Amino acid sequence: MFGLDVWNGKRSQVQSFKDRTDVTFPLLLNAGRIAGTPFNMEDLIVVGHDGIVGLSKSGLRSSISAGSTEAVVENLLKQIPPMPAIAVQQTVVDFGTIDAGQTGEQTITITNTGTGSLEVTGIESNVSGMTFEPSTFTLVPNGSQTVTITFPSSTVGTFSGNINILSNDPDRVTQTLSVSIIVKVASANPRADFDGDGVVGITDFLLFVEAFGSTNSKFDIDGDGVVGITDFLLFVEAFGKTVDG
Ligand SMILES: [Ca+2]
Ligand SMILES: [Ca+2]
Repeated sequence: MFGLDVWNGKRSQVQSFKDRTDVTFPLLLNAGRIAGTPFNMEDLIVVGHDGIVGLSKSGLRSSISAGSTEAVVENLLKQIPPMPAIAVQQTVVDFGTIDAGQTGEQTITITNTGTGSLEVTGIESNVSGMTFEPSTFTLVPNGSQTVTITFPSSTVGTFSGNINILSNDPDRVTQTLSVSIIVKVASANPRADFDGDGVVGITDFLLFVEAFGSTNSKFDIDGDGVVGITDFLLFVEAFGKTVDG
């Protein structure tokens, strides 16, 4: 990127470029004429995506007016090694509320906004049981990868922690996202709450045992006309759970 701005020698200027979405690194800035050089000679500054600033060296200083701009740019860019840069759209991964026994699933997208190959070497979380697919991959510049995060919610509770993405981005060897999940008791089939107290519990079980083998439609959960083994299996599935609403 040539002719973007005039270098003012301050780090804050680099940050201002980084804050702009239309700027890609490395970029080239005009540093102005160096004292003692001919009028048509200007110095150039190379700014890497990580904010490292390299001054054009002797022999790379060039006369812009002489039409050799492109060659100078090419030469200067060669001085900066290609650099990967990780970018993740999300900073927070929120699974919301899921039922116990269900598997929660979310996705994140990882993009390489740098100039070198980005190696993602691992994705991990301190929330136990969370898995990532894929968790290792390589992205060419401008390449992106969607990662599926799954959480098998066997335990009821509120879970929060971090997701760490490890890569060869020299600025962000570890990119950290926050993650949260609420796992609630799966809601029960309301038909199994025979006593209507909102929970399928032991009193419902005793009522069911009493009605077993009868044709009492209240206990005939599957509606086949008999209170039988299939109703018992449906009852077992609902046992211990709360009825929604
Ligand atoms: Ca009940
Ligand atoms: Ca039945």
